[in-house]
Amino acid sequence: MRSLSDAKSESDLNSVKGIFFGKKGTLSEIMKGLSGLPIEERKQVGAAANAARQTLEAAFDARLAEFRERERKTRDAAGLIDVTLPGRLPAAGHRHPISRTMADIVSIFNRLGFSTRLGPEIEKDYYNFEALNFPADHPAREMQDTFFMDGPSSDLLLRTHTSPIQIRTMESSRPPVRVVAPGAVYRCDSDITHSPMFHQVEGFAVDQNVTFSDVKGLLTEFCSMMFGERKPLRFRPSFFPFTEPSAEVDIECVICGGKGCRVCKGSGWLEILGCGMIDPAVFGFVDYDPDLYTGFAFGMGVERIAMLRHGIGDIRLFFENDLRFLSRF
Ligand code: 2U9
Repeated sequence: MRSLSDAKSESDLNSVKGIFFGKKGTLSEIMKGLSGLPIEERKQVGAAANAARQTLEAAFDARLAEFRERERKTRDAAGLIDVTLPGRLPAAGHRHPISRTMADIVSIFNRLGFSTRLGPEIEKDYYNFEALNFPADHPAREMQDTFFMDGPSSDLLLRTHTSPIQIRTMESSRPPVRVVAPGAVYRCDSDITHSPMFHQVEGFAVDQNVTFSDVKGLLTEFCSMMFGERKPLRFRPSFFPFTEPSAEVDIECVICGGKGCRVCKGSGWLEILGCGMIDPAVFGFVDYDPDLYTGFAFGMGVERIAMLRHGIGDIRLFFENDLRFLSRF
C-alpha cells in the first residue's frame, strides 16, 4: 500500500500515513536533514516541508471522514446498533439545597416526636401579629418589614414567620401538642444575608409541666443530629413578643471549631436559632388554661443553616437559579 488513492479502509490509511509521518517516514527524514543545509536552503526546504505536511494531513483527514461516513451508511442500512457504545444518560436533577435542608430539619423533629403542620402564606393580621402578643405599635408591623396585601391598614399580609401555624394548631387541638411548622415567609429586606422570601422551621410543644430544660434538651439533641456531633451550645437571653423568657442559641463555629474565623467573625460562635417559653398571654387567644399548661417554642431560618452547612456567603445565590451554583450540591 503506497498511495492514498489505493487505500480502501481506515487501516490502509494508517499504513500510508506511516510512509509520510512515521519515525523513518519521508517528512521525518526531510526534517532530520535540515540541519545539514546552508541557512537559506534550510528555510526554503523547511517551509516547503511544512506546507506539504499540511496538505497531506488535510488529504488524510478528508479520506478518513469519507471512510467513516461510508461505514455509518452501511451500518444504518443494515439496521445495526453498536451495543458496545456507552449510553447517553439524561442529566439527572436534584432537590434544591434549601428544600433539602428544610426536609432534613423537619425529619429530625419528626423523629423526635413532632408532627408537621402547614398553613397559608397569605395570613390575617390576627394570626401573624395580634394572637402572638405583638403590641399594636410594634415596629415589626410597620411597612418596611411586612408586605401588606393592600396597604398598612389591610387585614391581609404575607406571613412574616410561620408562627401563625402554631396559633391555628392550638385553635383546633388540645394539649398535649408537639408540632413543627416549616414554610416560606416574607419580609421587606434584601442584602447578602436577607432575602424578601426565605424559609423558617418553627416548632412548639404544650403540655402540663413543660419547662425550659425540655427545650434545651430538645435543641441540644437537634444540633447533634443536624451537625453530626455534640457541639457546645450557648443560650443567650433575648426577647420575642411571643415567648418569655426567650433565648438565642449559638453553636460552636462549625468552620473553625471555636478558634475564631471569618464566618463566625472571630467570636467562635454561630447564632443558629431562637427559643423560649410561650408567653401565657398567647394562651389567652387560643383558650388554653395558662395555670394548667406551659409550652416552649423555637424557630430557625433555613437559609442561614444551609449557608453555614455549605459555607455560602450570599443568600441571593440560592434564588438566582444559576445551574453552575445549584449543581454543586
Ligand atoms: C407561638 C408561640 C411562640 C417561635 C419562635 C423564635 C424563637 C426565633 C427566629 C429565628 C431566625 C426567626 O428566622 S428567624 O429570623 N425565630 O428565634 N421563634 S421562638 O415562637 C412561637 C411561635 C408561635 C404560638
